[in-house]
Amino acid sequence: MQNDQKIVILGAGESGVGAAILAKKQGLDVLVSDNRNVSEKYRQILLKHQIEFEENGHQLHRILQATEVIKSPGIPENIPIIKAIREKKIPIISEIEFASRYTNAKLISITGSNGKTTTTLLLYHILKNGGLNVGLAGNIGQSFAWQVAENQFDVYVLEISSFQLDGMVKFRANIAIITNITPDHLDRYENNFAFYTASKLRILQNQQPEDAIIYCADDPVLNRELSNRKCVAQLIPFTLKTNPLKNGAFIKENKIIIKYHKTQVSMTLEQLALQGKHNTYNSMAAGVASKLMYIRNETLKLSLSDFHNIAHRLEYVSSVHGISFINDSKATNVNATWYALEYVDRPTVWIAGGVDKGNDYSGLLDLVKEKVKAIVCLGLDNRAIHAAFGDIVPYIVDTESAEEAVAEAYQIASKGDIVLLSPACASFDLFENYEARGNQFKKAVNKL
Ligand code: UMA
Repeated sequence: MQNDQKIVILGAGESGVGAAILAKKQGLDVLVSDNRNVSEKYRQILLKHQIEFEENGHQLHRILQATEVIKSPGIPENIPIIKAIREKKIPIISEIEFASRYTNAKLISITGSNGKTTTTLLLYHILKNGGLNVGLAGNIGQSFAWQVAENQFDVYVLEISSFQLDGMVKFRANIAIITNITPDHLDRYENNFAFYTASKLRILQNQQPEDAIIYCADDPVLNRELSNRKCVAQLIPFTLKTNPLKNGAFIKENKIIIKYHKTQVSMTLEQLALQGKHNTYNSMAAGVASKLMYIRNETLKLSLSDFHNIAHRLEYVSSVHGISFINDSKATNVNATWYALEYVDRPTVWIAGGVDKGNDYSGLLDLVKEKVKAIVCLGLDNRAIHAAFGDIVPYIVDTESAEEAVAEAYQIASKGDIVLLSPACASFDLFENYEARGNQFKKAVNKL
């Protein structure tokens, strides 16, 4: 039966190539199709695994022969090829859905608009320190399918994006963590926040009573959505606002308490490696999941205090003539930038802009009024930023490269100020990705 299957994979990037390797290993008939040139790295891998592929265009007649299509997450739903596949009623799934069919590992799946990468990395760090045979995958690093093809992990910590969730049907999250839900990627969701929210909540579909949902109880959208639906899994909140909780994470007398059944871990906020309010949430989420995975209290405390966060997230770069430069290139939406602006404690020159995903900047107005002395726009089309802040920020300038943006910001800033790159936008207009944007920013700062 399996061998009658014809799998077509759209996109020959990290996700598509990983899915192809797994499909080939399962003995399935597989074709990878990319509408551009396949990069040298992935071309070599496809050739090595003797996987058939086409490039510089999706050939409709070949694709419509598929019994199932695996779509890479970056490919939008509204393009003609996807519409044609849907019209022919060929199922379209994500690489995550596909990979989950071929592993019995416990799946801890983390989604949300912000904090999911940090929470994923932190939880992975804790579980590894706890001696578990654990893998890290999803919207980060090597794709899940690729790892399922080549590794034998007992547990996976998966960062899951809404694009991946859109193609998930039978996938079951043994533990689901939802960090928060605020507007992001609205350009992919017909500018409709409800559609984006629904996508995020797909993480809960297929859960069983023995599963768990760890969620931020301070997030109004999440609270509303979770109380409006019948969740079969156990709900475990984390919060900065309420205490105590029977199960979950909360703050008491400047201490973070992580409690599950009869066991409890407590440490001061200063002991946490990740500082700042948003990071306390991330530590709480990862801490609760660790308790569910039976990690010993000592290991948990040590791991929460010795973790090194990823680059490009509120990353201090250096101080030049008393001006501190901070790289928050990973802030690709308004909410992430809100945390960065909340975090800065001195007059700030804010570098923002890029691909606007339907941003509503109104939530930033108070913080910008209070802290931002100038905005340096770094993007091809900065009209939305001028429109939102033109009346409240005395100086706004347009730039089109990291080097130009850093030079402008350095001119404007005075001793004691902060220059903050926290774009609130995707990077694809001027850069390959947010890492390239952050790296070019750091390089330009280091050249000053
Ligand atoms: N392509 C087509 N047809 C199209 C459009 C694109 O064939 O119509 C091809 C491109 O030519 C390219 C490939 O599709 O070769 C790229 O696919 P992709 O954009 O899905 O990128 P991947 O390399 O497969 O990486 C994806 C995720 N990318 C996106 O969701 C945009 C990676 O997340 C993820 O780590 C990886 O799968 C492994 O699972 C990155 C990301 O930016 C980090 N995610 C977004 C975010 O965090 O905001 C959601």
